[in-house]
Amino acid sequence: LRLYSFFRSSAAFRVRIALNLKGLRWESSAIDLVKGEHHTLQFEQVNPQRAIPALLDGNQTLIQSMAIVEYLEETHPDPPLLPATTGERSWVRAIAQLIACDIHPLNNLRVMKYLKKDLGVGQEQRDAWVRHWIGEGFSNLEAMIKRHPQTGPFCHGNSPTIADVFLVPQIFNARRAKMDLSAYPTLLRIFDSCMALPAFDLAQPMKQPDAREDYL
Ligand SMILES: N[C@@H](CCC(=O)N[C@@H](CS)C(=O)NCC(=O)O)C(=O)O
Repeated sequence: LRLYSFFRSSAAFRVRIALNLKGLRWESSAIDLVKGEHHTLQFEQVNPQRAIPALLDGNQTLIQSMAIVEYLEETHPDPPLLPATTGERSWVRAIAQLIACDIHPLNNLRVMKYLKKDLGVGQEQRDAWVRHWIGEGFSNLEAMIKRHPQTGPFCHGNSPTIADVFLVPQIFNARRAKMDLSAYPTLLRIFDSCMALPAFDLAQPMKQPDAREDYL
């Protein structure tokens, strides 16, 4: 298994966590998004969408973090990252999708570049944009998870699921944006449960071989 990754990419971070939780051995190929290495012809052969992550499994190339995590779940069911019943699985996927579809895309590199270069939006307003959309998503998530009867040390129950795999990288992004997260105590409590596990800890940006202090 070879993961095309960038230390700071939260979508790649999700896949790193899932690979680790599944106990799989994997190697990484670093694609520097700051230098624009995802726009090279070489990488376009790997992922025509020119985005990270992509996972090579034998002669298959998998893209889109949600699809990759579900692929890993199907090919390596143990330990499970989805709960046993259809209703519970739908709930866990709803949390992951709230993050992957409703928060993350609004703050992606290409969106931020468009705001800056094409629309002339200044740094201060771009920072406000990032904080706004993460804040709105986290407020909804906090309310949802706080009152759900099956919330445990993790988003759902006593072991990590796909919901946690998506939550933790988004919290790293929020911290990078210097957000005050005190309004989301349930999310922070779950974050701490996750980060106590090596699978999450070892997947974090600054523990990747391509990590760079000067990019933070
Ligand atoms: N929905 C995709 C998002 C992939 C994505 O956009 N990744 C970001 C890094 S987190 C990226 O490669 N951005 C490059 C760009 O925006 O130019 C997924 O979940 O895999």
